[in-house]
Amino acid sequence: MREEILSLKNQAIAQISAAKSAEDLEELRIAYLGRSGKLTELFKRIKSVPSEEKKLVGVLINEAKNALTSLLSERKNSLKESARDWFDPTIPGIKPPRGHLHLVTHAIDEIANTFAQIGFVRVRYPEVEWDWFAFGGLNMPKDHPARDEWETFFVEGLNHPKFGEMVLTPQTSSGQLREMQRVKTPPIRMINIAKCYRRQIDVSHFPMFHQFEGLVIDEGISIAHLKGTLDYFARNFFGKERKTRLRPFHFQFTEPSFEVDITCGICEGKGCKVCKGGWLELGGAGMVHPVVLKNGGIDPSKYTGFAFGWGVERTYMMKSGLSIPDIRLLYSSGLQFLRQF
Ligand code: FA5
Repeated sequence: MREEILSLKNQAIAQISAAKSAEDLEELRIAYLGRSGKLTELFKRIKSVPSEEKKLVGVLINEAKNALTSLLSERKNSLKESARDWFDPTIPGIKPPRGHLHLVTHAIDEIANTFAQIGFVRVRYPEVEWDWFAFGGLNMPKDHPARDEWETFFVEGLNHPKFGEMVLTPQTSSGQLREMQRVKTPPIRMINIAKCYRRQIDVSHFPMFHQFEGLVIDEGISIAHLKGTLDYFARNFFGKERKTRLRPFHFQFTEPSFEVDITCGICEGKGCKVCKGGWLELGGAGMVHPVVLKNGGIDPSKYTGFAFGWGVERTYMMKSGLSIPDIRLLYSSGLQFLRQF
């Protein structure tokens, strides 16, 4: 029986050493050490062994059992180890998806930087504002028909005893009065870039859009300064050859008032089907109305100023080479569109 035990032990050691998986090891454990395993069967046969050999056979079987048990656990651990440690550093990693700034954020940064170079300070004012800053103080008293131009959202249930109802800012011009009240004594040279809200939606209008509002107030400011500033912006933002022109218009808060056109970037001012005549409209501008200066706490007999307010999205859409045909695309959240920029 001694040979039988030793040969069974060697056979088991060989099989356990060659096992390739935890499942194989479990099968071998059952085959040798399980309730009807081969080694367990040998234990059962001890009682038929002659008494002088019984002790030795018992020791040998126990030794074999202990050896196989510890070999099984050793192999189990080393199989686990090698599965964990195996690492191929040459496999390319999985890249996490990377986002980028939105086109309009790029536009805002570029516009703010262009004006910063000639001393305009970027400011931010409330995007939910009292009526007086958005209309009343800008020379558009309650029920004035000029208000209809700004298809305004009102916030229900909020009323200021002096400044009236609350609105979602329909134009960044509300920042003019806020800036005059903040600075108190000119010079003022602000660029206010903010969200605006109006009840409009089509290819060139969106209910939430951005405007940038320039305001310069000092002694002796004239239309020549306004024209020079707009030409500077057009050259730097759109390219060397671009020029602006002022077209007479009417705003209640500027006098005289203008609409500003820029030479078309597609036909270079010769006239094409996009611009129909060589010029494209960008926004409004004018000399700050004396009533507005007074409302902002600035003496109109001493100071004059100019202001302009343009749409960020429209201005960026007219940048050469972008050709975005519909403003709604910018806010559609369509990744196929956004990933291009
Ligand atoms: C104004 O809002 C005046 N506050 C501009 C101004 C400022 C005049 C200072 C004089 C002095 P207007 O309503 O035209 O003007 O809007 C100016 C520009 O904002 C438009 O030319 C357009 O570029 C942009 N805009 C207006 N409404 C929308 C809209 N719904 N969606 C996208 N852009 C718009």
